[in-house]
Amino acid sequence: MRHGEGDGTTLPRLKPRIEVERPKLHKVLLLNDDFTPRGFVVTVLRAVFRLGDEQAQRVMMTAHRRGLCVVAVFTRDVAEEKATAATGMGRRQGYPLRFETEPEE
Ligand code: TYC
Repeated sequence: MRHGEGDGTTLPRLKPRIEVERPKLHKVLLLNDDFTPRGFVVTVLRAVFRLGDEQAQRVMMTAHRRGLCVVAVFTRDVAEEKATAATGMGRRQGYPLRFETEPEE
């Protein structure tokens, strides 16, 4: 048997080219409303999204001024889980605070 003809001495000449799709990321959006206290929004952003105080304040004020703000991006399952958890924290206190998810382009 000649060298390289399946005698176990050489590696395959070509790497298999397997095409994999990168999973699409999903944005979590914070929506403004007229009732939820600012401090409570910041508390939720810190608890659910692990934002620091300054970043949480910035995100909250951007939503307050512009109507909405992107909080962060995650895989779809994580984005939905966090949006549901954060919306639930508001609902349990009687606030209409809303987080939604949206796929990235
Ligand atoms: N607009 C609310 C207020 O003035 C505060 C607020 C900010 C609520 C951002 C929701 O996503 C929000 N109390």
